[in-house]
Amino acid sequence: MDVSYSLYLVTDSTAPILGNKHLPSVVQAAIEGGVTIVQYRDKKSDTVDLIRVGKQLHAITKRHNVPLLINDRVDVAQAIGAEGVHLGQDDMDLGTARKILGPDAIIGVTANSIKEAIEAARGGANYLGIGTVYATPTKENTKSIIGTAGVKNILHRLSMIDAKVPTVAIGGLNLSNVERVMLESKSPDKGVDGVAVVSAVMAAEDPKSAAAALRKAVDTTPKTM
Ligand code: TZP
Ligand code: MG
Repeated sequence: MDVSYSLYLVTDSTAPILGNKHLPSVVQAAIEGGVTIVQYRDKKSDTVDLIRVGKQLHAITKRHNVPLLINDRVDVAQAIGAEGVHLGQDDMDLGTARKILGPDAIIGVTANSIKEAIEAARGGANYLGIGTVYATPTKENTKSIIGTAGVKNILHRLSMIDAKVPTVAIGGLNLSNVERVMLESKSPDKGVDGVAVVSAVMAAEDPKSAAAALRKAVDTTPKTM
């Protein structure tokens, strides 16, 4: 499966963001709007529900040839045959996840410092989620808000070790700031490969048009000099 990180949707099943919308319908609409990769993130459900909902989402993403990753849970990704996982710094280590899921799995890692980014790149992560860019109510207690300057520093150091790992910026991104974030974090020759959003799509009244507008903004912003 060819992977594009341009518009990366992270799901949220909580009331303040999803409201009374139906998660699979929102994911379907978001993909129709232009989301290129989906991460099922659900910190509250038990394993049985994660597998049940994960299978529903996977049926949708597969129809559209979009990869589905599971947040935190390598076991759930393996159980439903998802394309991969997204691991934070407190989750299973990259090497162990790779052993379990195999060479073809997409394994992404969160990095909010140069050290974390270099370690994940050297460890064979398929992409890095870099952030938190801006404070966001979607994820409280984020360890560090790094701003566009922080993203830029990380990209710069990755290029110094010639790491070609794709990157997405995450945290507080929406239509009003995505172009600026992409331009400000450029370092200097190359910027992020895409942006990851939760509320900008999941909380939108019309997730399809929200995704379409974001995708257009990402696609029309130059990623290289
Ligand atoms: N990781 C860092 S910030 C964040 C995650 C999962 C939440 C981003 O949510 P939003 O609504 O796009 O600001
Ligand atoms: Mg995690």
